[in-house]
Amino acid sequence: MSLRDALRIPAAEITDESVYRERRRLLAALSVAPAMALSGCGQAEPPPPPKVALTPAQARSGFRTDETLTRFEDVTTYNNFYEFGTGKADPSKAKRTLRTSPWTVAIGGHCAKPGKVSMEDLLKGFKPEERVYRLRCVEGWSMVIPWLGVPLADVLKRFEPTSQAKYVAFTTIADPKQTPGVAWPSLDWPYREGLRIDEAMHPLTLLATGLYGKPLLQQNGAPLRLVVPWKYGFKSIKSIVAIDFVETMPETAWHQAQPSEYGFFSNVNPTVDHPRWSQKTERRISGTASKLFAERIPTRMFNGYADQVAGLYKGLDLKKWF
Ligand SMILES: Nc1nc2c(c(=O)[nH]1)N[C@H]1C(S)=C(S)[C@@H](COP(=O)(O)O)O[C@H]1N2
Ligand SMILES: [Mo]
Repeated sequence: MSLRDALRIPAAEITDESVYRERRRLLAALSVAPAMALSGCGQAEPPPPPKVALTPAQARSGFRTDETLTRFEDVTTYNNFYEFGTGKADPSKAKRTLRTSPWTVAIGGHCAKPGKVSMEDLLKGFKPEERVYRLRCVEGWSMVIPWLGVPLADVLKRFEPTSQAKYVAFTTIADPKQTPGVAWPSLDWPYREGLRIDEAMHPLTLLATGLYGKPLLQQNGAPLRLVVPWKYGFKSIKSIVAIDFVETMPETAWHQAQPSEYGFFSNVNPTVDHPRWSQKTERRISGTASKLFAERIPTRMFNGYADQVAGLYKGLDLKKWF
């Protein structure tokens, strides 16, 4: 059995990431670390994306869904936010250590107007709008959430990205006083994510400031997070402090942790399984049903947003570029 196979030990979707990480650390201690390093082939550059134009009506068709909403109490108590612990209940139980005001975001890289801006300036002139989006975690659960936010594209355009800006890299705050989980090596901090520029500029991509009509709570990524509804939840980075326009595919925290499991694109795709979790179905946490007995429903291509986003990936082998 190869190391790769050994790591693909099938696990129920309730498997805790921390258990898995402990196993990785043990394997590393057994001096198989070099093999681990080889299992990730770095990040090659995919073919350039096609030029696609979405009509406003096509875009709007993705802004709402009639599916039953996930209750506020579930959206705010069942979270992944490793900066506040690796258990689903940890982030909501954590002390309110994050100072969300004042909040500054550093904008850098290939743009005409880089600089540090306050949250107020970043959002000046925009009126947050409500978008009801599905969010599907790679672990197999999903929610339907009424977000409040502004289109990321409108915010990014203010900084005038240049033609060298092929990707956008995002960084979460990592301050042991404010995000105590960074004292643990559960990930290589700070948490980082990235999007191709066309994905970042897509009308569905939301820079979220709230949910259920209220400002974001700490556990959901206050005061500013990404919501990219056609990608697995981990692409929706929380508590953003830096946005950089870059020329080559940026490294991301999850890809760095395990390249064979977390690709750069991470589009929701029921035909490409994660080594440890099937992506064919999902446990939909919504309505008043208990989280534990949530209904299992089929997962849809691009999380049900194929009409809006499939064009971005025309010609891309989605098994290779997972
Ligand atoms: N900074 C940061 N962002 C993060 C995470 C994290 O651990 N740290 N977890 C991701 C994962 S795995 C998911 S599924 C979503 C969960 O968002 P929610 O807790 O608001 O539902 O946040 C994503 N954003
Ligand atoms: Mo996730």
